This record gives sequence, structure tokens and C-alpha cells, in this order.
Amino acid sequence: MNTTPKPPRIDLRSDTFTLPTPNMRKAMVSAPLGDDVFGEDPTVNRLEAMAAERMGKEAALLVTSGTQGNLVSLLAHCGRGDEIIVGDTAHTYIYEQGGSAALGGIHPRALPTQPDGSLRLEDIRAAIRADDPHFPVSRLVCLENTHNRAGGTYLTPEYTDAVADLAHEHGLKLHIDGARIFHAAVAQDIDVKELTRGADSVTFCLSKGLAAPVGSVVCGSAEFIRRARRARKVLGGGMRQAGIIAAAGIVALTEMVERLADDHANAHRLAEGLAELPGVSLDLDLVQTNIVYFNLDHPRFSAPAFVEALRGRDVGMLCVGGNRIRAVTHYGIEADHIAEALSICKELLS
Ligand code: TLP
Repeated sequence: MNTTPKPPRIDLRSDTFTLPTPNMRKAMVSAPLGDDVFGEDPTVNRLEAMAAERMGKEAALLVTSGTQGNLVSLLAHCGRGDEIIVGDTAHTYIYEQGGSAALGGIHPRALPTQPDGSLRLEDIRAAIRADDPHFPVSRLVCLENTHNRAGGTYLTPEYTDAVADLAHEHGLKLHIDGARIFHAAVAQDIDVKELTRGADSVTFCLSKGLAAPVGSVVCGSAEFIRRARRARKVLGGGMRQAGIIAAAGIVALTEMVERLADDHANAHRLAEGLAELPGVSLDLDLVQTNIVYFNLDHPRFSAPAFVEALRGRDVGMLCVGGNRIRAVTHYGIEADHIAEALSICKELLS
């Protein structure tokens, strides 16, 4: 008996639910393969070279997930007892099981994340430790672009450069969790390199808005990637004939970036419609890419009850705590789906 849960038809729970495109499936079938732990998978090597070039870095490493990409980056930058400066709502800080502390002995210094997903420069400056045997060594600043919990808001090149300069002045490195960094680039109509030029490392995901089935890529200097490759291996992330995955990643990079603008337009449409409905509050200024967060204060529905009612109508959204709900647009979600989801929301809440 097949007990696999059936996803909702209009699935706005996350862009992680995207299915591979027909071109990805084709590429996966015919990809030349080899043992990637020995560096002999030509398709992985090709994806890594493409990714490094796109991000303006020397080298890249295919990893299983965004979580693994962030963890290998932190392990490659930091030793035990080193400190990272990170936002208090960063994915790395709240959604990755504290992996860098659990597995790497890395100490997090969490700063207040601003509503736009940034960290204040003065907060970062104040958090950098003096050279004193009482303190951990400040080693790394982590940014997230786009910022998930802030609502998919993007950081600008100017801001990222300012953080990089500040970090570098004090001998720290900068890592960017760029799970959705292509969304940030498309929303600002800029080359993604402008967002990564100051960073010492960046992780981006193939398996979210870019619709590949599996995988993320870490990019940085050749020496950094050598250390990241060791970290990936100790985490059990050496993947052998991973060209099967990389083949879809190559299609993701070549065919799926520009269309992210459609997801942004759909998210905006959804947010504008939701904002009109009784009980819904949301800040339209924060809807900058493919993520919409809103609060629900409604006489008949708590947020979980509303999400459940939507699910009964084949629409998926996520309750993310309290009265807050998240909807994410992506490949496979068209403007018609948004119109349909909105009319179901209206029916329920009116
Ligand atoms: N985010 C997922 C959930 O874990 C919340 C989602 O549905 O949005 N960085 C950022 C900014 C992310 O949003 C995510 C995934 C990751 C890293 C981790 O990526 P994976 O899921 O591939 O480990």
C-alpha cells in the first residue's frame, strides 16, 4: 500500500517542493558519470566550474543541501571555540540544529536581525571581540540573502560590500547563505556576482526556486574549497556518481534563473490580494521576491486552523508559529493558481 502523503495541488508551502523540469530529467538520464570522491565525475566538475564562474569565485563544491553547504563552510572557516557573528533569525542560527556548535564546536554570537534581513554595521563592529584570552576568537560574519524569516527580503551589493569591508578590516571572513541569492539578483536586476564579490564563501541552492531535485553549491577560493571538500567528506557527503544530480543542477543554472521574475510577480499578486482580506495583515514593502508572510487575526480561524482549511481545498501554506503564515511561489505555480488560491482564501475568510 502506498502511504506517501499527497501534496496539495497549489503547493505554496515552499519552493523546495518544486519538481525537476523535463529538460532536467533528460539531462540526468544521459549525464556522463564517474566517482566524484576521486574527482572523476565530469558532470559534477562541469557544474562546479559553472557555479564558481557564476559566483565570481575560484572554485566550487556540490553538496547535498543548503544545510550541508552552510555547515561545511563554517567548518572550513572556523576551528573549535571560534565565534561566528550571525543574525538571530538566520536559517543557520535557528533551522540547522545548531550543527556548527554540535559538530564543529563553533560558538554563535547572535545579533538582532533587522526587518529587512540585514545586521546593523554598528552591531557587527561592536560584536567583534578584542584579542583577549577570555574571549572566543571572532572568525566569521554570516549574512543571508535573500532572508527567509524576514520575508524574502534582499540585501544590496552596497550593503554586502560594507559588511565585507568591516569583516576584512578586522581579520574576519564573510559567508553568505545564498540559498535564494539568484532571487536577490533577479529582483535587483543585477549580476549575482555583485552580491558575492566581497564574500569569502557563498552557498546557493539548486533545489529551491531553481527546481533541481537535490543539491546546493558552495563557492569560494580554491584553498577554501579544498577545506570544504574535507569537511563534506567527514559529514558523509561524498557522493560518488553525483553527476546524476549535477546534470539537473546545470539545467537549473542555465535555464531557470531568469524565470524567477515570474515567481516574484506572482508573490506580489498574492500579497496584494491577501492584504485586502479580513483578518490578514502584511507589509507589502517586505514582499520583494518569492516569499509572502502574513499574520492572521480572525474571529473564526486561528492560523493553524486556516492552513488546515486551505489544505482541505488543495492549497498548501505553512504555519510558522503564532499567527504567522508563509506562502512561497515557484516553478509550477502560475498566475491562475494564485488567482484560484486567493479566491479560496477570500471564500474562507469573508
Ligand atoms: N529553508 C526551508 C526550511 O528549512 C525552512 C524552506 O522551506 O524555506 N538557508 C535558507 C535561507 C533556507 O531557507 C534553507 C531552507 C536552507 C538554508 C537549508 O536548505 P536545505 O533545506 O537544502 O538544507
